[in-house]
Amino acid sequence: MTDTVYVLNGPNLNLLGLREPEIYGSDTLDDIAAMLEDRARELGLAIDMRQTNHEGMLVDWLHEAQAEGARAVLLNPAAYTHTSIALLDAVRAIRTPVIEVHLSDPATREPFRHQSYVGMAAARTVKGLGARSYLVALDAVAQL
Ligand code: CA2
Repeated sequence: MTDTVYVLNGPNLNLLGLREPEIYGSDTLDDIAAMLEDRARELGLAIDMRQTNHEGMLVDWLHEAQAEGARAVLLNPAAYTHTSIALLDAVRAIRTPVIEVHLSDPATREPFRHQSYVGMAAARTVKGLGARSYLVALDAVAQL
């Protein structure tokens, strides 16, 4: 197993910090990557941060995380959280632990965000803390 933690981000998260800061905060994905890299260094880990707008790409990256011996995956599937049985199956199909991460708390938002398929298979979920959700999730990797 390697010390690399994959941090996979789903659709529209490339716009983070540019729109809807009242929901998602004003940090960009690059800001979050920089915070994670600092914290990972302290923990003796490395970060591989990625974003895609395509569901199948997230599935491929989950398979890759396992094939490459990643320590864990932090996964913010964005809207695919609430729709994707393909992602649920992929999280179940790999042995690499997956921590589900959300900036907001979907359970306090619209009813269609209350269901999380990924959450059914994730080792843990960290949500509702803004960018800090990713840092708390990374700390949790060190405790897995
Ligand atoms: O709170 C989260 O992290 C979410 O995964 C974000 C998703 C949403 O569909 C989930 O229910 C909860 C949305 C990501 C969209 O990101 C945007 C960023 C800036 C402007 C608009 C959307």
